[in-house]
Amino acid sequence: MYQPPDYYETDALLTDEHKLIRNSVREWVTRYVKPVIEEYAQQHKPLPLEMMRQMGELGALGPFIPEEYGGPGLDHMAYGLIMTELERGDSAVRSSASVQSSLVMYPIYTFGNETQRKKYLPKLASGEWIGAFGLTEPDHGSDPGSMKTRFEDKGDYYLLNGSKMWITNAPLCDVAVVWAKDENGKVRGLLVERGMEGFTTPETYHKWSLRASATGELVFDNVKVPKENLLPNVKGLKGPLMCLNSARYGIAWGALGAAMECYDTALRYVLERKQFGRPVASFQLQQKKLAEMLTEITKAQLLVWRLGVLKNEGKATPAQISMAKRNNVEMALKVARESRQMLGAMGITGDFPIMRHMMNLESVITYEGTHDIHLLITGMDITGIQAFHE
Ligand code: TGC
Ligand code: FAD
Repeated sequence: MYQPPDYYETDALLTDEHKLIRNSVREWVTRYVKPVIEEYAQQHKPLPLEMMRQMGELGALGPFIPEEYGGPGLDHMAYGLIMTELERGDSAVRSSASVQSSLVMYPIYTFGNETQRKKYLPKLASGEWIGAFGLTEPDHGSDPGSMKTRFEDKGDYYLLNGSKMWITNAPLCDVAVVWAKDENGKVRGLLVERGMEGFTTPETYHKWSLRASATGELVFDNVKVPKENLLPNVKGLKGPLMCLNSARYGIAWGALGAAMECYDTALRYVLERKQFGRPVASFQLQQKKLAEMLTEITKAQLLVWRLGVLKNEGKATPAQISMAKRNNVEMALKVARESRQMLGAMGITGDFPIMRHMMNLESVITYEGTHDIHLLITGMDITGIQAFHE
């Protein structure tokens, strides 16, 4: 089986259960994702729904959700390891699992009532249902607090109007966790199901990134949402932001998988490829690239491992998570760019995974908070002064 770089022997820090789940996801990615992913990406076609069901069987959807709600009840280290393996295949696979786990199952589990948990979580854990998370709007991305999507209390139901944009799995979703303001301007979470009148999910085409992922809009035109679909246990922007903490944590781990795959591909290539009568790997400039890539991958591995320990102890702060998401995604993008160069012209083809990872990572560095927003979160944590707005 594929052995990723582990220069500082971080494997020794994992339990047998961690290794078992990590290895089973690794094997699934190798057998079922890697052989087909390039074609889906080239054709700009979302991955088959069957893959969601397979991920459900693996325990990759809502890994931290307790067994009584259909999840495998694993810890956060296991969640991170799963994300690394999935993103080694493609960011689109990891994205689907991230959204389902952290942005849909997490809020239903954390902010929902028992009826909502029992109704939705088992179907989401098995991959029978697909979830989406609607926070971003056409005019409100980094600043979700200014959202325009609103609902009014009409006695028997809530009347929802507005729209969300850039939503992963919108065109495929059975249920969407939608963040909207009530009549008092308070952000609340609503569970909007496919089939509700006035709810549509047009797809966004012509992406050069995450081409194997379905991205789209959530449009609400006088949608009557049953009152029992309001998430009762959270009010305010902290609701969606708490979900983002969980998803950003997973992305910090996930980006590592993309970086490892690019590094590994470049290493194999330069050991075989000869120019000037010698392996390309024998040139100092190429060795510098490999040495620097491995150094950065190793640092990123240690960062998420420590973050995983803190998360398991309930001590990982949002700012620590921001730092890891920002660092690891930028690291992965740099590794992808360097690796691509090492393959010369072959690096731009779909015969190798590097260009696909590189293009995917342009989304990953933007979603779940842009690179600059995470820097400002760190700046705010250091100084105690927010630099976002007046
Ligand atoms: P601010 O006034 O700072 O905070 C409002 C309230 O929220 C609390 N809070 C948090 N709570 C939990 N976790 C966090 N990370 C939190 N950050 C803030 C805060 O204490 C406050 O609580 P309270 O009780 O006082 O009301 O909010 P702000 O309006 O100044 O905005 C802050 C900012 C810019 C950091 C935040 O809004 C932000 O993170 N913006 C980036 C938006 C973003 O990340 N969007 C992601 C959309 S989802 C997505 O991209 C999915 S991609 C999926 C995939 O395919 O993988
Ligand atoms: P803007 O907020 O308009 O930012 C534009 C630029 O301005 C950025 O460089 C930003 O860093 C910078 N900027 C903004 N504010 C400041 C500031 N105060 N100081 C300095 N610089 C600033 N959203 C969801 O809700 N659910 C999803 O499932 C989802 N999936 C996505 C999938 C894909 C493929 C993509 C690309 C996006 C997805 N998003 C999703 C949306 C994503 O979260 C937003 O794109 C992101 O938060 C940035 O918002 P924006 O694109 O509107 O950029």
